Amino acid sequence: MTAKPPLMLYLAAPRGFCAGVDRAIKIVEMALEKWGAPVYVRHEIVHNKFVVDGLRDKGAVFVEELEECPDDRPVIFSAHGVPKSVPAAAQAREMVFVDATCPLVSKVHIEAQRHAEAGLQMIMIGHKGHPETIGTMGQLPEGEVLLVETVEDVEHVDVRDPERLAFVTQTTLSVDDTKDIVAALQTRFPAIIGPHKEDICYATTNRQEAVKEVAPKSDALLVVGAPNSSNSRRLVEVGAKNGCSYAQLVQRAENIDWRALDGIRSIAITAGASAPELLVNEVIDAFRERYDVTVELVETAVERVEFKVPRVLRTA
Ligand code: 2E6
Ligand code: F3S
Repeated sequence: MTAKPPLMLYLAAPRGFCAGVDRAIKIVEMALEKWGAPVYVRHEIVHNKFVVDGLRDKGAVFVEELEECPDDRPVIFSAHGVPKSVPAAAQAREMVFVDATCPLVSKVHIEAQRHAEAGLQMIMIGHKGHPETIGTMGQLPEGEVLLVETVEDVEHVDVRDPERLAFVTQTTLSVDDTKDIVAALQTRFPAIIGPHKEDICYATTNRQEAVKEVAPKSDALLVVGAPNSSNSRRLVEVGAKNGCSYAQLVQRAENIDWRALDGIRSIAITAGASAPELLVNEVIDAFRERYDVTVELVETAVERVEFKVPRVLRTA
């Protein structure tokens, strides 16, 4: 038997589940305990197939629209948030519903509404079609929030009054790209009002910081996460921009392209905010099968954030 080649494995921290994801999954589990199956969930509770499949096995039914839910079963809204019209429709149908929107997304919803009430036109920096962007823009009437995705978009955005503007952002954007977009907004509209920096959450920021630390010293980066997970995809981009010529998203160990990794001496591993640690361990084990692995934990922050589940479930 030939000896396994040595491999330095830099394990980024923080990685994986954030407080909002943890809370959202708990909400579905507790709702199933309280009301029994089926409990409906509007959209993937978080963007991870393994998590969704596990909850489906316990009796959750995932749908994309509220119209697909019966009146007489509870429905949970995903962590990404929903337009105002969704809880309004559930209320009109007298449905039992629980909102699993991350509190840090709800905070942005409130910000947008507050600015609009003060008579300011809203600009959102976000990704078109992403459920969080749809949810945040949907806090105000259709057409009221202008979306910008890039610095170039800022040049073309057509505002009512440049003196009466405010902006909010999606929580999972690239910190560096967003800095440039905010700067472009402030240059074009000096009177624009916004959060201190942006609305990117602590978990997104910390995971990107950790990748910036591990990427330059690694031949490759693997991000455990789903293709529809915005924050996970941003981690791949951050890795690629910070010295990793090979940066890839992998859902499971079976998706690793071993041929592309041929000849590497070091690898960095992280996970998006919706990826369970079990899948990270699965990936590390797959490396151990092929390499003589030395693991070094690279921790750039310690997270102690926790969010409570809604009261209706606490009394279950
Ligand atoms: C809610 C808000 C932010 O695609 P995205 O990164 O937004 O979502 P997930 O489910 O991958 O991550 C958690 C999350 C939920 N982030
Ligand atoms: Fe919330 Fe950020 Fe996680 S907005 S769901 S804490 S990625």
